[in-house]
Amino acid sequence: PRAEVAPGAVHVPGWLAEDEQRRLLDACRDWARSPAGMRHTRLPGGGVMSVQTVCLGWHWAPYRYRRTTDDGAPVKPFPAWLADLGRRAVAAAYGHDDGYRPDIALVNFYDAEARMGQHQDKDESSLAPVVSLSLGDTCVFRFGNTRDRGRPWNDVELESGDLFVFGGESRLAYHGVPKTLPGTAPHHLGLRGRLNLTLRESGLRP
Ligand code: MD5
Ligand code: FE
Repeated sequence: PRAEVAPGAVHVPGWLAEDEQRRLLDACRDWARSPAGMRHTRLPGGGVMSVQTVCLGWHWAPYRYRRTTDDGAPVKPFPAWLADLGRRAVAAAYGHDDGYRPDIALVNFYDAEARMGQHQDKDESSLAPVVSLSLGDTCVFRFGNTRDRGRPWNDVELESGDLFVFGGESRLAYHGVPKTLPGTAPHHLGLRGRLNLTLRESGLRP
């Protein structure tokens, strides 16, 4: 099953099989370890994000990408197998991969209280699609418009194993996660909370 929620925005529920979800979760647990591990991002305005993040390939220092974390530790590498997964994801959503070569992964962890406000992803120099993979608790994903944070929007539930690809006209749409649904993660994963991986093309030279 595959649903085009808006032009270029394709939801593929249950794209990752149980064993693929478990392998991806194991990789996330590895990446979460310090140095350059999972932490709350501090925003330039003084705020702290409720979501915790670990970056691969390039470090997201709001609102640009760097090679080192705030402690000066080198960013973890972006593995070739993850780029392959990203290409297969784009092909599953669009029917062709368009030579997709992601070089950034942002792994976001949501505990029961974490939320992500409406925003655009516009720190990448490339307008190639963003691939989103969800693990653990179901969330409400708010898919908005390209004009502002307000309505109209579409609330979509993203479950463990779901793929969402955002490209074309949807690439610069406002979006966020107003809540997760604690306790909805599949029991086989042994994950309390929600993990989301986004794969992106930086458009930066390696
Ligand atoms: C999440 N993460 O569930 C979401 C999924 C982020 C973020 O928003 O920035 O880490 S990615 C959703 C996304 C990406 C690019 C474009 C659009 C949505 N969109 O056009 O709606 O943690
Ligand atoms: Fe985003």
